[in-house]
Amino acid sequence: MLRKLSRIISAALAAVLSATTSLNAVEYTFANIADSSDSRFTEGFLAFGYGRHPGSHIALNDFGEVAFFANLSGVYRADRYTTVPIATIQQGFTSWVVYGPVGALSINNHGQVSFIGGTHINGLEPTYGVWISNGPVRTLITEAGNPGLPSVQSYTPINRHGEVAFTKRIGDGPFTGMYLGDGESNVQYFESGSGSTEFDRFHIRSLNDHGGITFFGQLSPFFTEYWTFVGVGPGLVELVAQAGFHFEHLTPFDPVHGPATELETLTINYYGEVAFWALSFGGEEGYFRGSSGNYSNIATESDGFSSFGHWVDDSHTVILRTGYKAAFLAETTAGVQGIFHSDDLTIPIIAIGDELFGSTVLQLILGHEGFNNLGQVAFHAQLADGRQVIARADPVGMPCYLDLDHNGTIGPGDVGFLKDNFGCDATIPACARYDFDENGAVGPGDVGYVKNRFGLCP
Ligand SMILES: [Ca+2]
Ligand SMILES: [Ca+2]
Repeated sequence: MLRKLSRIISAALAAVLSATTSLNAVEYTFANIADSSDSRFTEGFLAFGYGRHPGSHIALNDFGEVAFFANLSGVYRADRYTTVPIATIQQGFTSWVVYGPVGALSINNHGQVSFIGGTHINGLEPTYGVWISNGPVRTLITEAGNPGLPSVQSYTPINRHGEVAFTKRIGDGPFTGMYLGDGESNVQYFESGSGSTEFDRFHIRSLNDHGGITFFGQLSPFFTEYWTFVGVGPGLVELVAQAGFHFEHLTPFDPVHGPATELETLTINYYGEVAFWALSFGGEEGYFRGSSGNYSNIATESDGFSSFGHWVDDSHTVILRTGYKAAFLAETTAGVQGIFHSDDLTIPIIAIGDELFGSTVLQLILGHEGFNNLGQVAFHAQLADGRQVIARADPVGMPCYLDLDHNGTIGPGDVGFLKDNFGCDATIPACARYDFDENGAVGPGDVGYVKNRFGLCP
C-alpha cells in the first residue's frame, strides 16, 4: 500500500517553498507481518508485546525477517510469506520474560532469535533462561533461576556470530555481571559494585558483530541520570556520553524500571557508532550519534520536531545502521506523530492517522530493533477497526538482502554476482556484506547460502 500521495505532494511543495529539505521522498510499501485477526495458528495472535508496552519486542534482520512476541502463545519469526514458531507453547515454552521489568528479544541474519523464556517439556524440570532458537534448533545460553526470581533481567541482543549479551546476578549477592555468551562459554565483561569498574548498575541495549555492547550505566547511586557507554571487551569500557559534561541531560534514571522507559534505545551499528537521545547545553533536544565528545545530529528540534519521546510513555527510540542511516520516533511541530528516516525529516514513513491495511492507524510503536541495513522498518500499529498488526515498511525499489543483481528475486544472477567477487577479502566492509558464511572471504560457501534461498524476496 502506498502512503497517502496528498501528504507527499504537500510536503514536496513545502520543500520547494522552504528550499531546505529534500525532494527525494522515498515511498514505502507495507507488508502485513502478523495480524491479530490471523487464524493460521490455533492459539491465534490476540495481541503483541506485553506488560506496560503493547507492541514492544519487535526486531528485524537484513532479510526482512521480523521477530516478535504474541501474547499468550510465544515468540515467532515471520516475513511476508512464512511464520516460524521460535519458542511457543506448542514447543514446550510456558513463560517468557513477563516477570522482569526489562527484556527484549533480538534477531540476527541467520534467523536466530534470542530471548528470555522458560520451558516445561516432557515432564522434565522446567528450565528458565536466555535462549537462542531458529525454530527447530534451540540453545540455552545461560540459566536464570526461575520466572518468579530470575537472575537475568535484561535485553538479550544477538549478533551475526550467534553471541548474546546479557546481564546476570552473581550468585545470591547484590552484584550483577555483564556477559557475552554463545552457548559454549560466557565471557564476563565486568561486574557491578566492585572490581575493575565502578558501575552501581547498568542496562544493556544493543550488541554489534565485534562484541561491542551498549548500555546505560549509573556510576553511583547518587546520580539521577544514566551515562551511556560501550563495553568493548572484558574490563574495557568506552564512554559514549556523559550527562553534565557532554550534554545537559541524557536518559533519566527511574528507580523501578531502570532507564526512564523499558523501550529506551541505545543502538550500536557495525562500525561502533552509537545513537541516543539527549538534551544539549544549548537547550536543544534530539537524537544524536557519536561518542567521546564527537557528535553529529540525527534529528533535533531545529529540524521541525517538537518532541522525541513516544507520545504515550516518552520512550526515546532511534536506531542507527550503516551509512549513518537512522529511523526514529518523533512528533513534528505540526503535530504529526510518526516514524521518520534520517534521510527525510519532512515526511514520515508512517504516522498516526495514516491508512494501513484497510483501516487507520490509531497508535504506533517503532520496534526497538525495527530498522535494518536496507532501510526496512518494523513497527506495531493499533488500527481503528480493532486489529493489532506488526507491519514492515519496505522502500519502493529496494533490493532484498540476497538480490545482489537487483532484479527483484533471488536466483542464478545473484550466484553470478558472487562468482565475480570470489576471493574478495571480508575484512573490507564492501566485501563483508557478501561473506554470508562468515569464513573470511567471498567464495563457494556463500553461493550455497544464496542457493538455499532461491525465490521471491522475503
Ligand atoms: Ca537477483
Ligand atoms: Ca564466505
